[in-house]
Order: sequence, then structure tokens, then C-alpha cells
Amino acid sequence: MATKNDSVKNTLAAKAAKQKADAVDPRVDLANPLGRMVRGVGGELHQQAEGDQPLLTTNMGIPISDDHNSLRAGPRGSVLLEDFVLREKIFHFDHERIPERVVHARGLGAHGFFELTDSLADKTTAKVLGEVGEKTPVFVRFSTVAGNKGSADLPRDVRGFAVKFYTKEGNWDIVGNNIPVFFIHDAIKFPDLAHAVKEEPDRGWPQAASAHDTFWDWIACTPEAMHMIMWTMSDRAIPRSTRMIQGFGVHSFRLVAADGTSTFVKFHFTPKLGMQSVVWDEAVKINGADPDFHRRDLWEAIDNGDFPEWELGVQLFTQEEADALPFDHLDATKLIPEELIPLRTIGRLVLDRNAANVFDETEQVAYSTANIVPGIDFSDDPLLHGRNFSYLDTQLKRLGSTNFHQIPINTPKCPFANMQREGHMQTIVHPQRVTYTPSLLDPAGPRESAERGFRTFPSPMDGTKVRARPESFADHYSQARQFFLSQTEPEQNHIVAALVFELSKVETLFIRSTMLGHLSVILPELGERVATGLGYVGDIPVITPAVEPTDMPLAPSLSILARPAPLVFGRKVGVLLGDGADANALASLENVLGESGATLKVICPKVGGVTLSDGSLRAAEHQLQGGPSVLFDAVVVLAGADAVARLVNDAAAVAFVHDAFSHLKVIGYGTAAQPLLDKAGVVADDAVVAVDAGGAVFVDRMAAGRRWDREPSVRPVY
Ligand code: HDD
Repeated sequence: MATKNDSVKNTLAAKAAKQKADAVDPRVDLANPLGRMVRGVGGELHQQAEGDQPLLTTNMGIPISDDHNSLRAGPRGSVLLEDFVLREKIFHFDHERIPERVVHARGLGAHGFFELTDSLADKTTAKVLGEVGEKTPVFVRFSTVAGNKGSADLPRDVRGFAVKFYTKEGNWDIVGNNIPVFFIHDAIKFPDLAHAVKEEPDRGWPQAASAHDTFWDWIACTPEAMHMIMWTMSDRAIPRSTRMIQGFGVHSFRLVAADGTSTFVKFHFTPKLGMQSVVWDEAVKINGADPDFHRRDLWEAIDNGDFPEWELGVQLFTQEEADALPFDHLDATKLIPEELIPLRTIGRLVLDRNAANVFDETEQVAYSTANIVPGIDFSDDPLLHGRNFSYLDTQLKRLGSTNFHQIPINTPKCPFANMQREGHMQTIVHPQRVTYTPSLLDPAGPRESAERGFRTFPSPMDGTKVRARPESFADHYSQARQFFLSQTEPEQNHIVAALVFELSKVETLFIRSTMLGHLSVILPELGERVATGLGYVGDIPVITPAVEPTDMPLAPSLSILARPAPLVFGRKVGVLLGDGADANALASLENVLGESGATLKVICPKVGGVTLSDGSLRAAEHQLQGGPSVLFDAVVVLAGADAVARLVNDAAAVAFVHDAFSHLKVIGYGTAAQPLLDKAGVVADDAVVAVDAGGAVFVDRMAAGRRWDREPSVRPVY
């Protein structure tokens, strides 16, 4: 838990100043007040200078005299085919959409940098991991998986965590998730998984939800998915913010040193803000109140100079250590607990610049697990090999050309040269005569380098061609059990509740019962609790696993709540104000929250604001209907007695307080607001805090997090 001094040290202002110094080589100087890129006479892009307003032209550069009226035969006559200005404008508009990603369609992205703090030069020749202090530009895209591009930000789903490092030796991508394991261990099953979870094709729903028959049908037939199911049913799948999720490379990769030795590596990003999730009822309501909750949160944080940061940690292990593990590290449905192979922190990832244009950058960015640089190599994970094929392939479909690497967000920031030519949308003019190697005609042309070029680690290979799974992948339940048992009690309750919710949406009874069979293999008590929650009558079917699960040591690192998190810094407090609200209490709150790095947002019955006790006017950021408490980490109610009398009869005000209580949040209140708390059913506990005398106690209580032991009194625990 961060101390108060830590938080104070980390005020937003200090952080912003520090990060300003950290900024690296942005492609576009956004300091330009006009913020617009224009083409110069030679076609080069440059920032528009003040007073340098460009002519509105067609794409052919022809100046436009009237952009609002099409060419007509008389003011009331037909539109003429001759109107090339109209034709080009509509033509371009008609073709604005490109296919959305087949999975991970909804995403949000930002620029930043990776700074190496601990060298791995003894393990890898990759410069990005060798030179301490080196800052490598990055572009990160977070995403949900199942939903379409226009879906909401908070379905129960995995979150994509894809990082493109623009290194001096080429682009290196970690295309990871916020969950360290995957549903399957062979890429051949991926289209089935995606088809099962996406909306059902005969009816077109549900959107962005796994709670339906086809998903659970497929899961019930796929025991290897059980470990991942424990994760997706946990609070990991409903994060409070993309700034508060971990990111995992999932697979084992190799690091290859100058002397040719190889070390296995797994990559973990851990958020500085700690991990935090919402509760399910909150997620459901946030999706309605603000479907852009996550993208707004990230955008605003970066815009305010509160730059999100992650530590990059690595788990390093040799072939011998891998062989000694009680499971196969090449199986992507398994993880290596930090308790078994500790994380070594080697750097920090900071996001300090929002994408300038969501389509140009976030939509067009093309990640691939196959993008690795010299000194990093693949392991023999079969899922990884399938992915390496898939990502290149999908970009051609999505972006329409083999030249998608020429789209600025995908272009390496280091020199690149080869003999690949032509293709749709070629934007580079290649003046060379020689487009092949070897050649005597062009001795200065690009040539390979045995020394600097990428070399595959010469791992020995043999075997008979076969379609088979290794026996070492066959234990599908032990790590699922380990995950469940490593959670704190509230987290276990949430997994049970999520399973009850999801399986209650499944209409086909034998899918429900088969799932109960699997859950009982994971842990008999888990199967029983979910059966109770479903009101299931009858015997739970017996499922015989290929390998009987074993009890693995508990791994607290798998829990969110067991890990320390600074729960005030970077959080938002919603203050519901009514006329006559105590100006001193508000000032104290604002002060102490500001010092702790939290933001205060004012909600009033009318957006114009309220008159405080000292006669001053305080405007609101949200009108009450548009600012429900689900949008905030903690809430406060301050209002004079007359205003409270009005709020008591406003359902939105009652719901504001009631929801905050049932979402286990810390509630601050001026004593005049007590009738509203009573109407909302608030029962006093140590997370319901009077703030008349100042905000210090409120902030201290916020640092302790949600009041989990309130939960059994507000919703059933099965
Ligand atoms: Fe994938 C996108 C992560 C397995 C095929 N995947 C995609 C993205 C992320 C992941 C974060 C979004 C990238 C972006 O923001 O543009 N995928 C994973 C992880 C996996 C995984 C962590 C397992 C460890 N994926 C996986 C398999 C296949 C794919 C097994 C196919 C064989 N994934 C794709 C894709 C996507 C994609 C169809 C859709 C859009 C894209 O690639 O660029 O190729």
C-alpha cells in the first residue's frame, strides 16, 4: 500500500513535469496550435503555421470555390454529372470504412516509450533490452475481443494489450492480453473459439458477450479452456481502467545471447496504479452510462499529464529449469506463477501521447507476433506458430495492401531497405534499377549481414509428421484449481457469481449441466456452489479428466486483491452537490484529493451548478442524470438541508448513493445529507465517512479500497 507521502510526492503536476522531460521523438509536433498536417509544394508533410491556412482543394489539389452546393442546371434543376468536386467527395466518403478486426475490433491506443532500467545484455543481443536508459518509442493498443468496433467498453471479456516497440533494429511487437494464459493450445482451434463467442449467426446476438449457448457449448466440449475460463469469470475480465490491467506476452519466447546461448522468457507488464476492477453490476450500468468509459479514461489521463505507466518484468528460465516444471511451458493454457520463477523488472512503459487520429493510428496499426528483432526468438509453442501465420495474413485483408508497413503507424523508425517492390498503394518511389540480389550492377544496394541480421536459434528438431497433442499438455484442471484457490474470498465469490450469471443465460440445459461437471473437476465445491446459484436440480454429470488434477501450491500473485495497489492516485471521486453545500468541506476535499493525485468531479442536479454555503457558484462537470456514481471510484454528497429534501425525491440522486453503497464504495457525506443516505438504504460502516470536518479521513479510507465485507449484505453469495 502506498503511503500518503508517496502519493503526495507523486502529484499530477510533478508527474507531468517529469514526463515532459521523458518525451521522445514524437512524429508530429502537437504543440502547433492549429494541430494540422498539410502538404507542401513538393508533397512533403509539414505542420501548418499560424496564418498559413491552406486552400480547400480536391485530392488532385484543385482549389474548391464552393464546398456546399453541388453543380446544378439552375438553382432548382438536376445535379450535373460533370461535378467532379461532388463526385470525389462522395466517392471518398463511400469508401471510408475498412473491415474491422475479426477479433479485438474495439480498441484504444496511445503513444509512449519504453525505457530500459536493467540490462539483459548478457542474455540477448537485442539492443532494446541491452542499453540501460535507452528510450524506445512505442504504440500500445488495448482492446476487447468479442465485441464489434462499436460495442461498449465493459463487457466481461479478455483485454488485448498489444505493444509495438519501434526499436533501432526494427519493429518488435508483444501482442498480449491482460490474462497470462489462453483458451486453447493449438491455433487450428482459434476460428472455432471466435465463432463460438461472437454473436450467434442465425440471430445476430448477443453483442460483446460470452453469456450465450454457442460459447458455453464450445467451452463444455473443450477441457483445455477451463483454466482460462477461471480467469475470464474473474474480476480480471471487468477492469476499472486499461491503466489498471496487467499485460502478458503469454507464450514463452527465447532470448539469444551473443555467444549463441538461449534463455526462455515470459513478458509481464504490471501497472504502477495497481490492478483494479469494477463489480459486475457496475460494469452493466457503466456500459449504458458511458460506453466509452475506458477510452475516455485513458484519453483524459494522458491529456491531463497523468501518464499511465507499467513495469516490464521478465521471467527468465533455462531449458533445464523448463524441463523441471510440473507442466509444459510450451502449452499456452499454462502459466508460470511468479512464486515459482520471480519477475525481474527490466524497464518501464509510459504512455504520454494520445493517438492524433483514431483511424490513422489506432485502427490502422498492424501488430504481429512474428515481428521480433535479432536477439529474440520464438519458442516451440504451437499456438504461437499459428499466430505468426495469422497476423500477417489478416492485415492484408484489413488494410488492403501488402504495403501496409508504409502506413506511418506501422513504419519502422529505423532505416529499412529490401528488394520488395510495387503492390497496391505503393507510396515509396524507388529510383533504383536493380531490384534483386545478388548484383554486380548495384554494389551499394542493401545486403544481408550475418553479424547484424536476425538469426534463428538453432534448436534441434526431429520427429515424425503427426497431428497429435503432447501428453505434457493434458492436465487441463490443476492450474484452474490453483487459480480459484489463490483468490481472496470476495474474488472467489465473484467467479461463482459470474458463472451463475453466464450459465443462467444458457438456454440449453445439458450445456449447463456439462459445465457443472467440468467445474466439479476443477473443484467439487465450485461445481456445488454454481449449481446452488443456478437452482440446479439433479445430479451433476461426472466428467473424467484425461489427467486427474493435483493440488498445486497457492499463488497469491494471481489475485488482484492480494496485491498492493495505491487506490487513491489516479482515481476519480464524484461529488454530488446541492445548493447550500458546505464550501469549506468541499475545499478541504479538493485539497486533500489533489495532493493525493485523485481528481474530483462535480455532479449537480443542473449542469449550471449550485450555490455553495459561502454564496459562491460551483459549476458541474455532470448533470445528475448523466453522472451516475458508477463512473467514480468513490463518492461524496454535500448539500444544504433544503437541497437534500429535494434530492430525496429525485430517483437519480437516490440511485447515485444506493449504487455507490451496493458497489461497496467509500461514501463521504455532509451530515445534512443523512436523509438521502437513509432513503438510499445506506447502513453505516467505516467506509461511510462524514466529511464536514475535512476530507482527510475520507481519503485514508479510500486508500483501503472497497468495503468487501459489505457485499454479502447487498447481493447473494452462493
Ligand atoms: Fe490474436 C488480434 C492477442 C491468439 C489471430 N490478438 C489480436 C490482438 C491481440 C491479440 C491483443 C489485437 C491486436 C491489435 O490491437 O491490433 N491473440 C492474442 C493472444 C493470443 C491470441 C494473447 C493467445 C495467446 N490470435 C490468437 C490466435 C490466432 C489469433 C491463436 C489465430 C490463429 N488475433 C488474431 C487475428 C487478429 C488478432 C485474427 C485480429 C486483428 C489482428 O489480428 O490484427 O489475426
